[in-house]
Order: sequence, then structure tokens, then C-alpha cells
Amino acid sequence: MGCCRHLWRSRRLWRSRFSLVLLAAAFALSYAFFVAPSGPQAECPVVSPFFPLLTLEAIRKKRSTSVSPGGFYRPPDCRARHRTAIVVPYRKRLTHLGALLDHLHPFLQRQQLHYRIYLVEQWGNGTFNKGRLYNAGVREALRDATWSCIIFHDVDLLPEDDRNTYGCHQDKPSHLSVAIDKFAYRLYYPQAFGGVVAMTPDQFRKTNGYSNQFWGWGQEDDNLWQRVILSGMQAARPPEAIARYKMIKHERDAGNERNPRNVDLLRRTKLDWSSDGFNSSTYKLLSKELEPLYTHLMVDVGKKAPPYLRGNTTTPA
Ligand code: UD2
Ligand code: MN
Repeated sequence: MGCCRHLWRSRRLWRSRFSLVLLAAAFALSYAFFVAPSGPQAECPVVSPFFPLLTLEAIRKKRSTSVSPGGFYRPPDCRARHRTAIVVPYRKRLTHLGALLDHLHPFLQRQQLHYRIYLVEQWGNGTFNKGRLYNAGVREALRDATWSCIIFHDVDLLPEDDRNTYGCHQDKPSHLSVAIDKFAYRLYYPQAFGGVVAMTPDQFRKTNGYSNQFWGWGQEDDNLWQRVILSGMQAARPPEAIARYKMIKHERDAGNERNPRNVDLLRRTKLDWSSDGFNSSTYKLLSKELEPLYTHLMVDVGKKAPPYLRGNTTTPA
């Protein structure tokens, strides 16, 4: 029994020694993680350089070495397979614009595209009209060059996968923003055609572009879907696993409230699509500036008609 007691005592001794060692290790680890400085001693800047909401100026410094004024680029070592104009409808979304430019330039360059980014800004505080901005943007972009592809791009969508090529399918207009984080990375409804869309200039002309009549939020994207079908084409979509996007969180903008009248307009697509669109688009180009990371078009698209004139096409004064 004497031997066993000795053994028992030494076990207790070892157990307490072992817990002491454990305690010391835990203390050392937490000191290393939380207290002790490690690596270079200079303090990190107050605003991390990796923080996504940089000023436009900081993004310009970071990105403009590879990009020519106007947001123009072509690969230095080979002939690009796509000549792509990216058209972004815009008003008062500066932080979204910064995030988009910071993300899109390297993305497009990794895809070895010949491209240019056009920002089409709606002048004034009138009701927003995304369709009119797109029609104007395409008209102006085609004045500059013969683009093989036009990408229609919400300012708040960031592509996640390099395989989602910003080029066009020869026969089919393509919906590229299939799987968005906001919608749990699932196609949000079968005819969805908003967000990011790719069309060749010929496909765009065939659909007669966007309607000019959809003021405010909603249905101009569904109208475009119908135009694709009515003009005898089919839409294509890259696989969900590739066509993934992050949407920067935002509220509905002032001046872009949901317009219930757009639902009625959508029902008339069949009647109106060939007379209302790219072929009847009117706007005033107020300025065109070659900014370091994009071509800035300031456009007056006119104003929403007062109720007694509804149904008539409005033109800018
Ligand atoms: C959906 C569509 C969008 C459009 C809209 C209905 C998707 C993924 N997106 O987005 O393409 O059809 O519904 O109209 O299906 N914008 C400004 N400033 C403004 C208002 C709008 O810059 O004051 C631009 C900006 O590029 C924005 C886009 O218009 O991303 C669409 O507006 P939204 O982001 O408010 O619409 P959302 O997210 O509901
Ligand atoms: Mn949005």
C-alpha cells in the first residue's frame, strides 16, 4: 500500500505541475496575441489602406498607372478578344462609384479586355430615368469607337468571379448578374434582367434599347427582357456558380421612388417597343470629361411629364 500511496502522491504532484504548465502556456499565448507587439513596429495608419471606402482621389492614385484618361485600357501584350464599353447610369452614389472603379479596373485587366468605362450621370434633381441614361450612354460610346460589346452596369454591383467574362455572346443578349448575395446567390426570378447585362451594339439596336418612359424605380429591366423576346432573340446566362455579385447595401434613392405607373407601362411593351427606345431617345449632353478612371458624361434627360401629358414623349427643354 506504501508504494501506492507514494505513487498517488507523485501523481497529484504531476497533475498540479501539469496544470501549472497549462496555465503558463495559456498566459503566454494570450500575451502574444493581445499584448505583445509583433512584426514591424510602426503603428498601422488610422484608416487602413485595405478599407474599401477610399476617396476617389486615393483610388485614382492606386489604379491610374495602368489606365489611360477616360478609364481606357487595352492589354499591352496581345490583341483583346472583346472591345467592351461599360456604361454605368449614375447620380449621387459616390462611395459606390469608388468601390466599383477600384474593383472593376483590375478585374477587367485580368480578363485582358480592351475597354472603357462610361459614367452617365443624370443632371438635376428630377426623377431618375435609367433607360434614358443607358440610351444616351450607348449613343455617345458608339461615337468614340466600334465597341464589340456593351455592358450595362448598376453602380453598386461588384463581380466576384474572374470567369464572368465582360464580353458579348454573338447571338444572345446576356444577363450577367445571375447570383447576387442580396438574393442568397440565386436567380431572383426567371425573367430577371436588371443589374448587369451584356449586348452587342447590333443586339441593342434590335431590341430598340431601353424604353424612355420608365421614370423612377422599377420595371425598365423587365421591359428590356420583353424587348429581347419580342425582337426574336433569347437571353443567355452564365452559370450561377460563376455569375456571382456582391451588391453594396443601400436604401432607395431620393428621386428614384418606386413608380406604380411603370407596371402599367410594362403591359404595353408589345405595342410600344418598336417606336419608343433607342430610336426615339433624346437628351442633351452637357459635358464630357475624361476623368482618370472613367469618361464622365453629364446628361440632361428631361423631366417626367406632368399628369395631363402622360403618354406623350417628353423631350428636354
Ligand atoms: C434593381 C435592378 C436595377 C434596376 C432597378 C429598378 C438588379 C440586380 N438591379 O436594382 O438594374 O432595374 O432594380 O429600377 O436587378 N442609380 C443612381 N442614383 C440614383 C438611382 C439609381 O446612381 O439616385 C443607378 C445606380 O447605378 C443603381 C441603378 O441606378 O445601381 C439601379 O438603382 P437601384 O440600385 O436603386 O435599384 P435596385 O438595387 O433595386
Ligand atoms: Mn442597387
